[in-house]
Amino acid sequence: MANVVGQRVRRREDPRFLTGRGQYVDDLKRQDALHVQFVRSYQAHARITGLDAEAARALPGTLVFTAADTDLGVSAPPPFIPVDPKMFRPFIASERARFVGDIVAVVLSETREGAYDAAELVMVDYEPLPALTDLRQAADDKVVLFEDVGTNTCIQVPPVNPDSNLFDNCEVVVSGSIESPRLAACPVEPRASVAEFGEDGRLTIWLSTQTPHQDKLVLGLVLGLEPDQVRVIAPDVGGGFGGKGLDVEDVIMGWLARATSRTVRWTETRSENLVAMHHGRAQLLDFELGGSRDGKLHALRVKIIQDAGAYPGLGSFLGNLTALMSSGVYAIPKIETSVSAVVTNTTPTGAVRGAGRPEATQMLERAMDLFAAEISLDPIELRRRNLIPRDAFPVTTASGASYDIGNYEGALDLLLETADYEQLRREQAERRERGDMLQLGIGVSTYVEITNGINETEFGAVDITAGGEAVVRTGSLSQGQGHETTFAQIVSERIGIPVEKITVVKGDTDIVARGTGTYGSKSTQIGGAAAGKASEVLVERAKELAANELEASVDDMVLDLDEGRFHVAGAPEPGLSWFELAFRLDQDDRLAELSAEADFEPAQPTFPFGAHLAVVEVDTETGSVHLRRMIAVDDAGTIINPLIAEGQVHGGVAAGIAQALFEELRYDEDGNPQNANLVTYSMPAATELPFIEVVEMQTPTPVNPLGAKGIGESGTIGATPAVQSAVVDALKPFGVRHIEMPVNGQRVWQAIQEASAAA
Ligand code: MCN
Repeated sequence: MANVVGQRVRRREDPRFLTGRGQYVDDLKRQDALHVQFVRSYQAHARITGLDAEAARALPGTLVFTAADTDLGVSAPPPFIPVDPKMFRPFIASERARFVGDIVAVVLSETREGAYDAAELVMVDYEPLPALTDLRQAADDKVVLFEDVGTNTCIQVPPVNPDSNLFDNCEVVVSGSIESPRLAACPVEPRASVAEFGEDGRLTIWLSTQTPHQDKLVLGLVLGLEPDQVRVIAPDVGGGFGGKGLDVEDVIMGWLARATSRTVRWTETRSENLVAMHHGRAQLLDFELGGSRDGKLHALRVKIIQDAGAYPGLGSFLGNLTALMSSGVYAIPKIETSVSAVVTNTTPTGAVRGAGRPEATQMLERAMDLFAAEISLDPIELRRRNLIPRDAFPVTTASGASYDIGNYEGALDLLLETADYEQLRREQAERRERGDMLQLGIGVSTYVEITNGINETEFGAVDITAGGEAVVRTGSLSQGQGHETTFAQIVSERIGIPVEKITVVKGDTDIVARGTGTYGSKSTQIGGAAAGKASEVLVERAKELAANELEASVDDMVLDLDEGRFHVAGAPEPGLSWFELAFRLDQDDRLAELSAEADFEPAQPTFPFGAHLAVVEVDTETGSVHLRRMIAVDDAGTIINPLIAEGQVHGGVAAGIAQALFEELRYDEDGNPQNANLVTYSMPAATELPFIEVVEMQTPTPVNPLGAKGIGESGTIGATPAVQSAVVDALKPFGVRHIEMPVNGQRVWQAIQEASAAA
């Protein structure tokens, strides 16, 4: 339908989800399946000196596999991550356990309970070794975890733009470090897989994943199967937040299905999820920011150390994205970055919503606040003086990112106007004057991020059914983002079939030819664009077919987008609706001609941006923080569905606030997880969050025909530094300059005590 893009169409998938009719991997009925339970190390770092599975094997219907019973070997990270193969993760550890959660054996039983019981009977002898959980200690190499490699540094990117005279012309240089805490993705549905081999020798595996087509290729490679011998099906996925994709467990599942000639199934428990699914963030950034006293920035140096966890994987690469985005929205003439990653005895790290970009904004916005304090300038004014101007785009930053388009000042103005910034500062001054116990803090962050960061291609197809409805096949994969609605809107706008008659199909590698899946907030700008492109090809094809049927010239043929009907321009009769055209073609067995496929190859990534403001009240006696207001201006270009985009901002901002105030996975010095459950890992519920004020702004990108950029992660990027800064700002009268995240309770109280004592 014309103009359906931009409408607040309600999410078509929600009735299914809200009435319990979603179909997740664990809902799959398989009476005869074997249940899998992984035996995991409870030692963070230990030599495995013995393993006795006799008692477990003696239980009826129970099988146990150790590394020695399989030929699986080691799991390599993606090829663009150049780590020493000696650091690759064994699918099943046999000599050394390297984190609490490392797999040491696998148990199968006829029942889920039987598998749990049997796993408890597998006795493993460990000889504990010193564990490393601290990044800086790991970087020191005093204890080396992979002796054959000789260093804990698994990735060392040579410094970009190294310059020993970087700050020569600077009147002011501020420096500091910031730690972006270790986070859990916490999808509502934990990971799950069901695997079986058919009589034709094909593996079918149902996975709760974000990336079915990539998973298919890796499964084939590791298990020695041709790609067409593997079918991956991702049914409904109950959240991913960056955490889901083929992991060692899923490969083992495929292997087990073949070894046992049975269907095998596994669904993670919550506590297992919190130690075994990769974690995110866990990055340390040292920065120096230099400029002049009048508030002009000249140079930035950033040193990034990423905690890769026990085995280097995607996490060890993410620091590169941080470095790339380290100029943020500011015109900084010189930027030197260096990136390294180290191994520790902790859960391996990878993507969690934001994946490498939030850290850049967190570092930069802290540095900006410190710089503003140093030259006694309002932090907003400092930002304003250094924003990349609107007429500078496209622009390439000193850290190497080529921004497509931006209006950073516009976003900041909109934010301040919505917040009534001047009034907030007045209220703050009054409270300070009175010496109130509850002090007000105001934090602002201006950000830019990158979506479709590695510039991937995506596939889309549109087929017309015999009933004149449309089916969209997409290589993108919704885990809650609402693609069944927004992709239908994109197609509807181009073919004139109403949204409710368009079905979006995804996640089955036998049905969707190819795809890259969903991460990096890239689905709309490439998957949506591919579906849009396929729609346009389809319409051209349909015009030819309709012209043929109507004995008219194709050049005269038009599609009435409101009616979904083809006719000659200026003469509505005779005409053919999609249904009539499909019906006629179907009679001749030619329905397949009403189908089109397309791949969308973008020229480059896009760079959504925005500005966030947080207002907090800090209890200066207890350290407790109450977030009073949270305002988010996010610009993702043309918005397909404002209702869904706002929902994405709400979710992202909630996660961003959570990192600033509540969430951090902690280990003790022996590598024992301290809060790997949802009682002590403080993921906030709606009651802990304020109403989130969302302000829309749209600056379409020229990078794709939709004008759309990503919105799925913006909230996690803009919100966190605004909230952290707000808490620090509240404590300015105490002389507090920085508090590490999460900034709440004890940390804040301690900062007040220390600052008071120093004063
Ligand atoms: N959208 C829009 N207009 C735009 C951009 C997006 O209407 N200009 C709509 C999209 O069409 C889509 C949604 O907003 O319905 C998000 O789109 P997009 O920004 O393209 O992001 P993706 O669909 O690629 O989603 C990925 C992103 C990431 S990387 C994480 S992590 C994340 C997130 O989305 N995980 C989520 N949001 C999530 N939301 C839910 N419910 N569950 C997750 O696991």
